[in-house]
Amino acid sequence: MKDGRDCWWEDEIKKVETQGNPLCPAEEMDAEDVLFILYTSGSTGKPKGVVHTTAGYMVWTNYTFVNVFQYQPGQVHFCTADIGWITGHSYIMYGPLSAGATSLMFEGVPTWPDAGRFWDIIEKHKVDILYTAPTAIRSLMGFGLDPIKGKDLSSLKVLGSVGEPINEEAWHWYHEHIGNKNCPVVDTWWQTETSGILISNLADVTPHKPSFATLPLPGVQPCLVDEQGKVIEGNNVSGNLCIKFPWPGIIRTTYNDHERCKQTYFSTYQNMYFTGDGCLRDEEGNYRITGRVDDVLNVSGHRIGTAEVENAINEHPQVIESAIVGYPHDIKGQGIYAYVICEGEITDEAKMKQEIMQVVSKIIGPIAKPDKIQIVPGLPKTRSGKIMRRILRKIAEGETGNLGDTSTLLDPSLVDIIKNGKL
Ligand code: 7RM
Repeated sequence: MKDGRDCWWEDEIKKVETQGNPLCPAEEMDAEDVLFILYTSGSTGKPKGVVHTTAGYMVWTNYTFVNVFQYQPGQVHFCTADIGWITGHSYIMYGPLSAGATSLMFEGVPTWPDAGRFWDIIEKHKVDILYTAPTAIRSLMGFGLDPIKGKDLSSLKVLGSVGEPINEEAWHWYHEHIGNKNCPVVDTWWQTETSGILISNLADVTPHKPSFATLPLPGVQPCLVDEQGKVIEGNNVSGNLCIKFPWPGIIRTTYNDHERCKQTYFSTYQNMYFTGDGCLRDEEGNYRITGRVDDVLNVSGHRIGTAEVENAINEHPQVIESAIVGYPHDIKGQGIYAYVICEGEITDEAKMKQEIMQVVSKIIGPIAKPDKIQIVPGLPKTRSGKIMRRILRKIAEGETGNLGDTSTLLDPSLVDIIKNGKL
């Protein structure tokens, strides 16, 4: 509490009430007035303050909310995101509220008091739209079907996914066991810097496709670019995902450092916004985000996407989740280090690891087999469910001391457990 700067809510609210006018008059803003600054952790270096402005941000969150989820007046929207994540800003607050929707806010974790928490909330409040992250889906999958049994989820019309690529197994579980195969799954790709969704199917308007964000929203012009900055035309191709033309919600600047904004997003490729994500476009023109491009490994000259290996490992029925990082390897240049969370008790670790190798070998090929597999009880994640690869990379590289800033971790104690189990 600093005198002259801070004041108590309970004192201030009394003043409003004694004036007999509980309404706060709206303040008129300029379209380009700063609306908020949200810091992105950034995998390296110091966090950037992403600046969004009033009109563009609100237009984009409203437009995407109404169209992607096909929101109908009267529906209850339940976005499970943390309010401090851009997803909470855009799809708990601004998008739904600007559309007059009922936005259900939840404080807590999906597994307390038990793993049926989401399903109880949906039943109790007759939720129409559920918007959550693959990390939550996978963690709830790990509890089996018991927590869902007897829960009435029939109010659900649309399911959404956000934050990371959703693997096929999680997609099907979500579609079948939560949506009763009746609800479209919108896989929404976007970033803090974009304000709202840029690539997604539209519920019941355009088809969904497991693990594909599918098509750009009207007005969005994605393109794939190769290492040399050449635009890759045609289908059945992959490259770095860029956006050719601005949209209302595009990042305006990084707070107090406009140069950094230009440098990070607008200089890698000329006249384009660079997302930092790798992406493939299939034969029908659907987009599939494969993960951050700085998450690509070079193993004996082969480019291997960490997401690809993770997807393969996750196909093992006893695997809940995994994270792949590279580490310096004398012969291969980079070796593959896998952190794996398994379901239930693992009695024979060696056998489990052997099976994981076989799965990867079968799905991708022997080149992608992890050199080291460490079974872990959990992965270091931010509150928004993003794996902090920077930490895992440092551990895999043998760093025992400074792991950098770990203050945004959901469970910092995990780091020591993982460090102690290093191979
Ligand atoms: C909304 C949000 C952005 C990064 C982004 C991607 C990844 C987000 C998806 C996804 C695959 C998706 N903002 N990402 N959504 N990857 N499919 N549907 O997460 O600024 O916190 O993160 O998240 O790598 O660049 S964020």
